Amino acid sequence: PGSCGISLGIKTGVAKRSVSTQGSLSFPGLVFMPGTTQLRAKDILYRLQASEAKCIVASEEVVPAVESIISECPDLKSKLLVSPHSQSGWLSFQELFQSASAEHNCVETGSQEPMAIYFTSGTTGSPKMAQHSQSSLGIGYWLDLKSSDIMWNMSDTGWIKAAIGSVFSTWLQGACVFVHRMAQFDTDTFLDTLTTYPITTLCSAPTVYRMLVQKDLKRYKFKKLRHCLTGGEPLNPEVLEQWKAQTGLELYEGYGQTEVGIICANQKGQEIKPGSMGKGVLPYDVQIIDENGNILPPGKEGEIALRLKSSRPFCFFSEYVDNPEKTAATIRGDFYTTGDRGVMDSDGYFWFVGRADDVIISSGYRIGPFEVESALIEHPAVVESAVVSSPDPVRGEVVKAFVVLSAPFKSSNPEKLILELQDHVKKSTAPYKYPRKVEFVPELPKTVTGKIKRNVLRDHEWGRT
Ligand code: BCO
Repeated sequence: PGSCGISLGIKTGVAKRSVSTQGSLSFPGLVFMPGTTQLRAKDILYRLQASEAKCIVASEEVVPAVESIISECPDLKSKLLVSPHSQSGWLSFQELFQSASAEHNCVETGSQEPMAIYFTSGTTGSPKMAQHSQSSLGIGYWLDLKSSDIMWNMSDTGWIKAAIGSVFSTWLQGACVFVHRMAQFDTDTFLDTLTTYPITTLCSAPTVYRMLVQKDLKRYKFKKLRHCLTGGEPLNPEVLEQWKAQTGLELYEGYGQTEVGIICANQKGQEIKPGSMGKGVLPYDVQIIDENGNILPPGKEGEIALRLKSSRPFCFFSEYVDNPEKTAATIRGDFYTTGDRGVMDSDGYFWFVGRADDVIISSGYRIGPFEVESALIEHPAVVESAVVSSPDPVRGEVVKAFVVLSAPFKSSNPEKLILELQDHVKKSTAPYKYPRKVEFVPELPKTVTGKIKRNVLRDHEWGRT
């Protein structure tokens, strides 16, 4: 069926192929492109320009950022505001919804036609546009939903986990979606919500469970909770054990990424091996491969990969839009490579080892070091910087910036300057990327050709030689 971005409740969505005239909207074969409300003006500008989006759907808090860059987006034809208040120059979702006919004609679309674009971060350059087809989202056995379930998936609507857990998989099972808008995540509000409402199924990042197990969970009686899921970053076995000991509930970890959805999971009814992300999920054939694309035997570490030949899984993403080189770079032999390293054991369970590149996975966010370095270099104190992952007991890993200071700032108060740089990054790009650790260094390790050796700094952070 033809999709309608508005019905997804996307807070910052851009529709690439939508045709629109002021006052009346039509969406023939719309491609929706969700973004988190943490996006800053520059992030929104980049997304609108790269996608040539025709329409933006936004909530009130995003309006000033959109207005500040709108003159640089000639393709943008309409702006739709989702708010009880109206705003000059913006169509009102509420008014249009109230006057809309209950009858509507769905656009005929082929299963491989584009449906969604998600911006996803890599080691180099700006985020890439990973395009999904009409058939690729919506497989959700992992969630174990029935029509009587109420699902609370905490992911921001900007991430693919929301499309899977809060929209397609849930609705396909006829289950109810629970939504709670929290301006800032707060464990007490979170626990109160679970004790107040009959939520049966919960999906949240491991960071949230790491925060929760620090509380005395035995004090809380969850109203209807029966199934708990987690994904987006590795879950520590200790947290799984603590959650189970305190709540009596298992924690089912899934593993996936924007390009592929969920590809490994601990499914209900299967034995859970704490620390493992479960077995490969159908229709994917998940394997560990070497640098030549050969399948490695159980117990050998290599890259987590998906077989694409001889038949391409229907839920696999279509391409990185306008970027055939990056799309091709993900293919090795018969496989798509995830960029993650792992091991499969002799029972077919997968164990995450780490990223094969410089991408940082923090609190469930995928953060490209280049994006943070680009924000830092805008500050006059920064001559150059290298951004790497650093271990963190709550967030798994956090962004750490090694910064070489310009002469006028060398004598500045270091604590004050760190706060200033962090604040600068939060204003320049989506704040979840800000460096939670900053270290000033006289120089950065480099190759003979002058390329910064992020791996040396990262290995040092993780205590590796
Ligand atoms: O921790 P701080 O307070 O120092 O900084 C936080 C915010 O306060 C700050 N911030 C946010 N809005 C701001 C702002 N600062 C200034 N001005 C603003 N307007 O920025 C930092 C944001 O960090 P955060 O988002 O991690 O916030 P928080 O409250 O610590 O939330 C914790 C989590 C765990 C709830 C959050 O990190 C989270 O939702 N993580 C999960 C992400 C996720 O859903 N990932 C799944 C991606 S899809 C996928 O992996 C594919 C798998 C199929």
